[in-house]
Order: sequence, then structure tokens, then C-alpha cells
Amino acid sequence: MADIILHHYPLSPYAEKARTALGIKRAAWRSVIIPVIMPKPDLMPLTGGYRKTPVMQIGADVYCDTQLILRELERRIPEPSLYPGGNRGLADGIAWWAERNLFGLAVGVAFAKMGDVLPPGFAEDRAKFSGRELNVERLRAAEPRLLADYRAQLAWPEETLGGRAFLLGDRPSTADCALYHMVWFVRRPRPEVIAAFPNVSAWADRMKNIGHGTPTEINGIEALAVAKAATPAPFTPARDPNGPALGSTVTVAADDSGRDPITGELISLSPDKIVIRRSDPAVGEVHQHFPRVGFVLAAG
Ligand SMILES: N[C@@H](CCC(=O)N[C@@H](CS)C(=O)NCC(=O)O)C(=O)O
Repeated sequence: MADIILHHYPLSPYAEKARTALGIKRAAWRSVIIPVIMPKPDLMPLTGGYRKTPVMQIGADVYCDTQLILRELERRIPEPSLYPGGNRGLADGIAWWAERNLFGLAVGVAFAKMGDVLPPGFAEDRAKFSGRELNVERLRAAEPRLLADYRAQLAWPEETLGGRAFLLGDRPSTADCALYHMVWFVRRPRPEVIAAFPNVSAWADRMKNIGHGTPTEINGIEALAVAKAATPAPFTPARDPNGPALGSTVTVAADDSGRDPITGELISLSPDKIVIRRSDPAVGEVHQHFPRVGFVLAAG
């Protein structure tokens, strides 16, 4: 198998989810540190405009969104499983709840505190990214409500983790990775918020101890050269009749933030995965993979 390359930056919560999954897999991987804000010139040829963090590359295959990144890691490195005990649906369902409901709250709570130290250009970039102004004063005013929502939902894992080491039992799963980064991001600037949940705190320590596997740093130009030298992995196309025909030009766009559409030729469509073919002079032909949930697929 070609090397796993993760395009990410240290402070990204979703990247921490992917890094922790790589830790569970005890994987050796290549790390490309990408800019925190646009432009991301060494990433765009690979992703055709998808700007979110992280992105996983394996040769000339590009995986967008951690939902799919974790599924692909599981396929390529089955053990230790990210779905121990056969709880795949439950783990994916908990992950979807955690991320859709807690990310905005976690980011709001963290930025209300970190607002004065945000890097130049960050607020403007994230306003474009999310379609909403990042206004630290407004976040501070909203903080009691954000905290109340965040705490009310953290009470659920707090109860569950009273009797077990991880959300689904004695081994960590995708569900733990998804919840962990929502706690990790708040815990640094607001340790007291997490400390009020002793079971979640002890679990977060266990998650931290998993580590990130073994990363080796390379730069974005080297990663582009890897894609250019590779050909996409062979695969059997899936055909879901509930969507555009294979071979047609389509756009794929996230349905929440970072909604820039990516254009390519649809080469596989299943109920849970979209694959398009794109090419760019810097990388040649690549296959770009997206989960179905959370993305809008349209005729291009
Ligand atoms: N659903 C996506 C969410 C990814 C996401 O929103 N990542 C944030 C960083 S944690 C992001 O892309 N921020 C803008 C950026 O990095 O340019 C996933 O699971 O990968």
C-alpha cells in the first residue's frame, strides 16, 4: 500500500480525530502541515477546491471528510478495529450526533476565550468559510447559552463513561474519536469546563494516551509529486440509481461549511460514498472520495 498522507495542522479538531484514529491503528504515516487559512496552494491541486481540514491522500486517491477517512483507514488497516464488537452503525451514529451538535458549541466556547489571540486574517477567513461573521464579542455574549448546551450534552457521555473505559465498551471506536476532538478543543482554553465531568476527563486522558501513531513530516510539494507518480487504486464501481449517472459531470459540495463545489466525473456512487475523477497538471489524474452524508451531489 502507498503511504498514508494526512494534510492537516496541529490545532484542527477534526485533524485530531483523524490523528487519534491513526493512533488506534498504530499506523506509520506522512504528515503535511497545511495553512490554517486560505490560500492553500499545495492542497488545491489534490482536492479541486475542497479546503477543509484534514484531507487524507494515499497515492493518487484523495479522501475528504473524517467520516470517510476513518472508514477508509478501517478498510486498509482492519486491526485494531475502529468498530470493536461489530458496533459500526452505533459508532457512526454517535459520531454524527457529536460532530453535528457539538462542533459549533465547542468552537464558540473556545473562541470566546481565545478570541484575543486569533491569528491575523483568521476571523475573515472563517466568516467566508462558514457564511457567518466570527464576532468574538457576540460569542462572549452568547457564552452562557453555548456552555449550557455543551454541558447538557456532555452529561450523556459522562453518565455512560461511569461504567466503561470507552463509549462502546473496553476499546476505543470511531465514536470516541469523534467525541474526543470536541472535548480536546475546549479543554485547552477552558480546562474547568471539562474538569466538571470527571468520567469524561479520565476518558479524555485515555484518548490522549493513545497518541497519533508514527508521523513523519513531508511537505506539500512532495505530496503532490507522490500523487503525480501514482495511479488511482483499482476499484469496483458502485451504481446507486438515486443519483446522477456514472460518467456524467457532477459537483460535490459540503452541506454545512466550506461549501465550495468540486467538479469531476462521477465514477462510483453508493448510498454512503461518492467517488469522482479529476485531473490537474500538478497531480495528474486523481480519484476523490466523499461520504454521501453531509455532501450535496448535483449534475455539473
Ligand atoms: N465534516 C468535516 C469537517 C472538517 C472541518 O470543518 N474542519 C475544520 C477544521 S477542524 C476546517 O476545515 N476549517 C477550515 C480550514 O481548515 O480551512 C470532517 O469530518 O472532516
